[in-house]
Amino acid sequence: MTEAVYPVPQDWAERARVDRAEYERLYRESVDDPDGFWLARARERLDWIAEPTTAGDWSFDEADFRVRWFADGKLNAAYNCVDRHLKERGHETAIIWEPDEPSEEPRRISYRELHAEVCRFANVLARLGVAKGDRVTIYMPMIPEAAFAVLACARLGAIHSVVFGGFSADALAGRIEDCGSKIVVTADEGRRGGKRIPLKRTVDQAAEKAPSLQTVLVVQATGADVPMGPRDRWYHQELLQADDDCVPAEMDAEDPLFILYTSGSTGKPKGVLHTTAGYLLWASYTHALCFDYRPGDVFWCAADIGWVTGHSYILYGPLANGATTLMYEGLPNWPDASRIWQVVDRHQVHTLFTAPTALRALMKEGDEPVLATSRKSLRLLGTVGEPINPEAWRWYHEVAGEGRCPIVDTWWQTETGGAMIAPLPGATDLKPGSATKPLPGVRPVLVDEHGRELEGEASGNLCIAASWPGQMRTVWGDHERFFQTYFTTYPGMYFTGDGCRRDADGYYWITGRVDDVINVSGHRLGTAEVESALVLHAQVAEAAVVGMPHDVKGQGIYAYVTLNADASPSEELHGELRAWVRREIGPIATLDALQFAPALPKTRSGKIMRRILRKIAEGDTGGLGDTSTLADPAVVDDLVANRVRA
Ligand code: 6R9
Repeated sequence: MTEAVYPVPQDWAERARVDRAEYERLYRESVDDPDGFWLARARERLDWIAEPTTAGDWSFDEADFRVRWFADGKLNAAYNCVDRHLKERGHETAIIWEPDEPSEEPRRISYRELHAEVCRFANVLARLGVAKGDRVTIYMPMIPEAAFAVLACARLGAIHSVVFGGFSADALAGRIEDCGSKIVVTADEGRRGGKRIPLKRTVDQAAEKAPSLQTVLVVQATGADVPMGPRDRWYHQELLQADDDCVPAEMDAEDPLFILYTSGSTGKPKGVLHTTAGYLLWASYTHALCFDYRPGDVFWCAADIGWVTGHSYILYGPLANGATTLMYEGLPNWPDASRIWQVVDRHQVHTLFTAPTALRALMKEGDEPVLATSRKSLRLLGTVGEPINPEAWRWYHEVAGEGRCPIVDTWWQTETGGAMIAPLPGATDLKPGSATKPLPGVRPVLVDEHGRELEGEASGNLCIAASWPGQMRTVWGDHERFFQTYFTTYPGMYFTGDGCRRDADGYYWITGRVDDVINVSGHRLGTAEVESALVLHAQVAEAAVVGMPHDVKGQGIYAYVTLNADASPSEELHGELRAWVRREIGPIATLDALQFAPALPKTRSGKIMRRILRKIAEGDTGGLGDTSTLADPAVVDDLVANRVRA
């Protein structure tokens, strides 16, 4: 098999701080002397109240399981993202905000202004009773106040839990309750693609199921008329009494910085916890390294701050590095397929970082909307969230980037804090579809199903052999679940849940999840979550959900539903169940296919055979494999005969 290789472009070889030899040197140093390496990075990249004297203190073994970094260091994350830049670049732009509506004026917020905004937001939160260690749920549209709120929490040492604005009231309530937030920060409404999103109303619904909630702080974003009850406070009114200076809290390196809920293969979404120093170092280091960030570059990560990508590469990474970060309220293809490139031109974006699903949606609209724009400012393109198919890679490279911009395909997870496997623009030759090589400090290992380590060219399950500073520290409220989920499948290693191939050049090719997590448009969903939503419906007896290939979303959701004896399949019920799941979880959980199934294929011990359901959903009905262990093999024939096409 011959693969296309795209060598490092000449201008990047000359510009980049890290060339191939330097990457190899850094990598070797990081694995030969991880503590020395990370202590040096921590001291040079972060400003400390007390510098750490130790680096990694970890063990993945059950007996002395722990993950800690820089434990005796003290610092404040917001100070590192804002205050320390004031002297040199106080008047430079920290955040460029591009509104949903293209005819509206963008906002440019300097580091000095950001400092005042964050301090005031922090003072408002403090007056409402928020103190160090308290959890603050942030359910916000993509407006600058969302960034102020996040950094205000970090300034006070409160733990933020940002919940994506597309999640339902139930999903929000579950996340508020799980971490015991007493306060939610929200807005009257959000805007996206010309549509209004009733955030405050959703918080009101969530509040009914979230008894821990005492205060709702509402930012006026659209001016919509929203009912305000006894627990509600308008942010603009609270601001009147807020001072614009606020002393940053002194935090231990291992004090929690944030919780971010993410889906796993079982149970409810888990609260991934990141701590202060290790996470911030990882976000800052990987942002500088993968994108070779230079002062003056406009960096645009087109994610939502409700996902880890937004945390690390809209906020913490770029701001820790004193960068200009672009925050966009809307959708890449609204009002038309040219918008994303118009925003690039309008703000002279240097680096664009987005998801393959967005590229596939744009690609479908043809090249004209792209060619109608200049894009001359672009020098680097990045992707994240799911494997990128080589066709989309080439389109991004040739059409969007005119063949001039390296594509930095970053593989990582909510759990890893920032990029783990990714090319460096001045160091790594590219192969479309491969995230290429591990970053310094990352030790990927491929194992077979028995946990045997595979050498050289191989395919297997992707594990990480050693801790890195950006690693998650625990599952909020359930440390045992943290250990069970990630460290028991292959003892002594962190298991990512991804399948992966390593080629003869040592390049990594992520093949997708090997567990019951599906990746819909770059967003993680647990099949178990969708199943529990379905069985809550009065007419549903049982449900099994699997992923299916989808040409824009990457993966779509295929649901097999068994109804109660007194219910019968109908078009109407079909529509009702789709709406039901969207309401229970949010629009990202829109079923792409729903098949009414008289029964599900089960083993004699009652386990649903998902392998078979996956094959049917993929349309691979010839290769169902051994069905002899099924309690009733005839069930499969019915499923095959009535397979639905999305
Ligand atoms: C950052 C983020 C994590 C899962 C991960 C993997 C998939 C992410 C990828 C990729 C192939 C890439 N994934 N980046 N697969 N190539 N460049 O997306 O975090 O939402 O937690 O998802 O996404 O399957 O395990 P998260």
